[in-house]
Amino acid sequence: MQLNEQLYQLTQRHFGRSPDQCDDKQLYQALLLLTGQMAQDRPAPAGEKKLYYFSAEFLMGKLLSNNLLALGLHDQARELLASLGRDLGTVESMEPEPSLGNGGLGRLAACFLDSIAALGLPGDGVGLNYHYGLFKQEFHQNRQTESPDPWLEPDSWLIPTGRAFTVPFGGFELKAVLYDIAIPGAGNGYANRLHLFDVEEPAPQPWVGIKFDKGDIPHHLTSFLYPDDSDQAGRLLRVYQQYFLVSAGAQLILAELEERGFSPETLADHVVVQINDTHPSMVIPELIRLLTQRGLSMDEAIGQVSRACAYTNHTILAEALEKWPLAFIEKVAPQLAPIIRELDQRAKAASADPRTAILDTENRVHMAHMDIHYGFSVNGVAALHTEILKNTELRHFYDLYPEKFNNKTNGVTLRRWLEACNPGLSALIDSCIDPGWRRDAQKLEGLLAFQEDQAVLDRLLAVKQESKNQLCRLLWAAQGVELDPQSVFDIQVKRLHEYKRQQMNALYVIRKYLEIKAGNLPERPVTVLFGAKAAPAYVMAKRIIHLILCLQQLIDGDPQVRPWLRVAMVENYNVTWAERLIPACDISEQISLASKEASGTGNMKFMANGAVTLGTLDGANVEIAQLVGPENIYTFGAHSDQVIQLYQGEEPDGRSYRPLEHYHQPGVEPLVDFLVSPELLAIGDPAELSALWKDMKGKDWFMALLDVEDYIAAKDRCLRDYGDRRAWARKMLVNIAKSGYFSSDRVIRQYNQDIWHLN
Ligand code: 26Q
Repeated sequence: MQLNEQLYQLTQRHFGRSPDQCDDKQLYQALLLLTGQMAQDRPAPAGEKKLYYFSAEFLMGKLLSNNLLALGLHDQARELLASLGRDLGTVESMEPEPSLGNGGLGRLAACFLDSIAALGLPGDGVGLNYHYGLFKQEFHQNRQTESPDPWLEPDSWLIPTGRAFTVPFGGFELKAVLYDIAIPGAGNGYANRLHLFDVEEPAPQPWVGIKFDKGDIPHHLTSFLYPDDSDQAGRLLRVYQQYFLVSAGAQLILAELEERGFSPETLADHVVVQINDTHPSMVIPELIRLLTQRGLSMDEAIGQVSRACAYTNHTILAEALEKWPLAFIEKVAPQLAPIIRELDQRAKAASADPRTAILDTENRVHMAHMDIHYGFSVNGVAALHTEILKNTELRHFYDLYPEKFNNKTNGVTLRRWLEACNPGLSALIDSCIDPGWRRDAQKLEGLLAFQEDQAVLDRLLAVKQESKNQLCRLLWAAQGVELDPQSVFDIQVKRLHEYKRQQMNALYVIRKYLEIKAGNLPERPVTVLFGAKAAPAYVMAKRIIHLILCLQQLIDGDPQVRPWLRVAMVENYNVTWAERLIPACDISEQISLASKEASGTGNMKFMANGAVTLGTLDGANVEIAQLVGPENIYTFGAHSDQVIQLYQGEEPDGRSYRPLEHYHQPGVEPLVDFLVSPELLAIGDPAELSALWKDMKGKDWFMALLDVEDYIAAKDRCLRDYGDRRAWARKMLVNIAKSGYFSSDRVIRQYNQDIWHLN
């Protein structure tokens, strides 16, 4: 049946009217039903072995356009809607964005699902169905406020499967009900699944803000992603969530193993579990428990599980490495405690070094340590990150198990992050090279042949300008923010964290502001855009948001500065905003303190859309720099080995870094002191701004003052070079051409070859 006939039947059946009489929401719902069913009807890729990708987050983004693309229906649907005088983009704007993730780790999981399906590999995601997501961010009085983000609607991509498993907690049980989202593979007839577990009776939304009864596990287990863990009840709730995820997921694995006709003794031949950071680490003892229940000896069970589980590390920040008191596990899942003790005993027999213990002297369970001892693979997410793991953070484990360590530099799906989000650029690329770059991203290198082609370079600049114009219209409509589309768009979008150093970018803004006030005009007008959510209990991150919003208000109200410098912070930054911001970017801010950003993936999306990176030699920036060459990237700042050394030393805080010395540099002090200037104090909260000021000069844990002068010089160099439009367009082109390496298809091929061995 033709698409138009199918759509007609659907809208008649559901809304009693023909498509041309439907509003945008009804058209969205009809297309959802249509494409949802088509995806659901596709068979799963076949294979002797199946991957289960366990993750606390899957940051999927809207699904309509991507599913239409994967099903090969995108052009047809767009034309059909156009014939009704409607626009696919407007129809898709009716789709609520699933709120199942928070940042890079969750978005990586979503890109991986896209690539696993596109490569026709048998692999499903396993996660939780959070009803109110992370949180919705609003700005009031220059501060972030949080509210629930209810994204689920009666008609959604979720498929009820009729399947459920019982999860045994200490003192009670809960049913884990399974919903699926179909993940169609682009360009093949297959679909995998994202399995999302939910409680039977999720709490409705009776509350204001994001406070709720954290002790009411049966109703609230799947309410929020990362519920506030500043109290004991919140921390316990996280452990309940983790055990619920892994117990239901492990039961699903064993049920499917049996359905496929294999016995539990052969688990490792037929199943591979990728553990996405430590949140799902309890899948190891849980699988061991379930296998022993099914008749395997402890030795056999441990053997199978250790050959089936692989662990990905996404961070070296000590505070993000999970350590749960064994007492928590005794309360939440008492049946796991003896298994964890046994695993700890065996690990201690393998290595007497207390730094590799699973249970430390305070009886805390080091989740990553369990993964490394009882998994067969440990991978970092960029070359530099993996080296730091081997040489520094996990050195004692590397000495013990060198064969387990491997690197898998992250990637992103260019089907979402170029084809879908930037149709103008995709069309330009198609006019130059084989459209097969969508499935073989290395083909983008063919663009290098057009470096001297003036017509192509001009069109590239025109496409960028059009994306900037479009972003201006959207920001005006959404937030009443008016921007100058002719200015340079400098964008930093990512979670708010001190190590990512949005505060250093704010110091640049202050520098420009002061220069303009002194009559010293910049090379050309610049717009500094931010998008970031701060964890609700992360005080310093919220102060940095406050600073940025105060700067935005100050500059907005200053007719002398406004024509030259604008600051804007996008409210509720999410995947949908990313898809609008990234195509419009000139300068991609990737300015983390070297050694702290495991990889970054925004950096890759920006380069694929023709932004030029301004960055430190951190995470995957190092590999971007190697690929594009020094002409086509702006790097600055201390190197990772230097930073690692500064974290060792004799100062009272254990470092050799002395922020005050940098603060007293003549170029730096006025910038930092501006935080407590009368101009800013008149706008912002004096207590918050002075606390931030004090921290920046006295502590500066992530060394913004170490790099700030180098940063300012590099950014000014960027702004100057931007003036040579032809040379700049060439940099853009080289970045796009070299972005193929960062396709998640390449990454998944590597995971499959080195770790999973599917097919
Ligand atoms: C830890 C302890 C207790 C509670 C929560 C957490 C927690 C929650 C979320 C720890 C880490 C996360 C998320 C981490 C994350 O998103 N990491 C990013 O992963 C990307 C994909 O590999 C990398 O590109 C980024 O560099 C990395 O920051």
